[in-house]
Amino acid sequence: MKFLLLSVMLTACAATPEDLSGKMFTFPQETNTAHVRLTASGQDYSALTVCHRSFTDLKRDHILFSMATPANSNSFLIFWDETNKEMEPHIKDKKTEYRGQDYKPNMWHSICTTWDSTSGLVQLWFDGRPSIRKFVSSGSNIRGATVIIIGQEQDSHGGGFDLKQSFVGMMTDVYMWDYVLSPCEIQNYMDDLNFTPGNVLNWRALEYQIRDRVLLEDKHMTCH
Ligand SMILES: [Ca+2]
Ligand SMILES: [Ca+2]
Repeated sequence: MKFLLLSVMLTACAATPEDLSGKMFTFPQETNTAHVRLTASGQDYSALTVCHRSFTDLKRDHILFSMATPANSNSFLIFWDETNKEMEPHIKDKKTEYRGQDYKPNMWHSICTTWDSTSGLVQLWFDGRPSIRKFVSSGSNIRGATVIIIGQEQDSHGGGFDLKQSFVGMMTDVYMWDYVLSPCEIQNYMDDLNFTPGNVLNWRALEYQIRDRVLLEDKHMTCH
């Protein structure tokens, strides 16, 4: 009876996947608490692609995507370095830097980042344009219980947030695959056409938990 009650309670607490098509998360203020935690499938990745669209007017460093494992708090993260004007993918605590991205405020930007452990190469696709391919980390998978957070940058597994690295703005269409997407699939994502939804994170069937002031809103804010 006790066990039955416990399993009922656990079922009630577990988030059910939700189709967030046409929706976005709004992060309306600078805090070191507000974030959305995304539930990923799998705990062992030999390759990854992460795509997202974001809109901000921040004039400081900020996080776009933060995934931590117990071994690496910067397991897979996308960070904007305002001082050096660089988009920085970090894989397993190793950083790569991409300069010359046209990261303008007050407009949507679509970013996809790919990495595979065999070659160790990372590549950034920014608003449809591919970057050069850079070596970052090879030879071992990203392993362990993953905590994926948008809105805050993790310096520990699920915590260690910093106000001055937080994200303020809107975020939508977050997807993650456990393989490197082909250029055509990435282009289809960028152009909002048909593409294979992420098998690790799927915006159309997303399990998530909101902490503090983050709002789920309709993406379309213009008059049709
Ligand atoms: Ca960190
Ligand atoms: Ca940090």
